Amino acid sequence: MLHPELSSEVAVALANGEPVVAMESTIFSNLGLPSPFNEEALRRCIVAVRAGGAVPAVTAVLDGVARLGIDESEHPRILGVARKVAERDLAVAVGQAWEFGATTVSASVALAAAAGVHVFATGGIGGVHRGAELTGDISADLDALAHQPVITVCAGAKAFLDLSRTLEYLETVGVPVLGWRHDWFPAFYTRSSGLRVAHRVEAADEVAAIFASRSRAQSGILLTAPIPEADELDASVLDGLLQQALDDCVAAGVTGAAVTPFVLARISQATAGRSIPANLALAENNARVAAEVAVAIARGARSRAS
Ligand code: PSU
Ligand code: MN
Repeated sequence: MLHPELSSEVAVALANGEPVVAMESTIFSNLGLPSPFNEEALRRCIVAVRAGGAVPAVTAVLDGVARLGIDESEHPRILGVARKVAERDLAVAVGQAWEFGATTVSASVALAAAAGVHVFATGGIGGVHRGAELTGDISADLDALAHQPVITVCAGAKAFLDLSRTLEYLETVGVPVLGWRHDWFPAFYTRSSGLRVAHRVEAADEVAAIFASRSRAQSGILLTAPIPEADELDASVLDGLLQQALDDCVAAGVTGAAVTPFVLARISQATAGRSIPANLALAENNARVAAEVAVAIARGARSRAS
């Protein structure tokens, strides 16, 4: 199995049973957010994790080495031009010594799990794409959530996906979907997709207790935290833009792993000023919630050990 190389800060934290929050690098690379907002996102997420009392651990492949925890001196590298690395690509990125492989959700939870990190924060997860009955396009994120023992904190998934099928898929593969003080599956820029989550939770200790009670050790949990109210976008404006981005994707003949980065870039061009502040706010909020959960898990582990 592939074990990531740990930063010294993360290695010490894990050895001492201190809370750690993993993060992906795709959202901070050119595949996620445009410069200079990617740098702001990285800084705000790291500050939020630390303020919550946990150690941030960004994942990436750098010069062919899978990493968990990137020191500040190397941050410029993960803000640069990347090749996308889903879980299946990890072996290729290492075997071929890629300069910068930006990890997605699926790759990040795999690396987190290999190192014994239980909590992971991101913006939005990948999901079942609209039209998947024809294309078969279902993000590897969903099976990774089912098979890696990690709690993923996200603001749901973007509404260009088929959110209803995404929730059905998560049910099929056995991923509990929890709403953080909320009854609805969030749609990234908006607080509700109109679809209910299976269970609502009110506190980090509750999430830790649920995590400790899983029937299969090798399975994860999805914790959805809606974008803060003040940062939410108007759903009626978004719908047209999302459909246009999907139509452009089909017209350009884009398929496979390139679909999500293409659609993300189109949405960010079309909504420019409004979507980026929303994206930063929700990512920061998820990092804050993830830190709370990581602290609760570490506390639970300590009290069981004593
Ligand atoms: N959704 C977003 N922003 C992102 C992604 C998804 O709003 O940056 C990225 C994440 O890294 C996610 C990946 O894991 O896209 C999913 O890609 P795909 O649909 O190819 O599985
Ligand atoms: Mn895909």
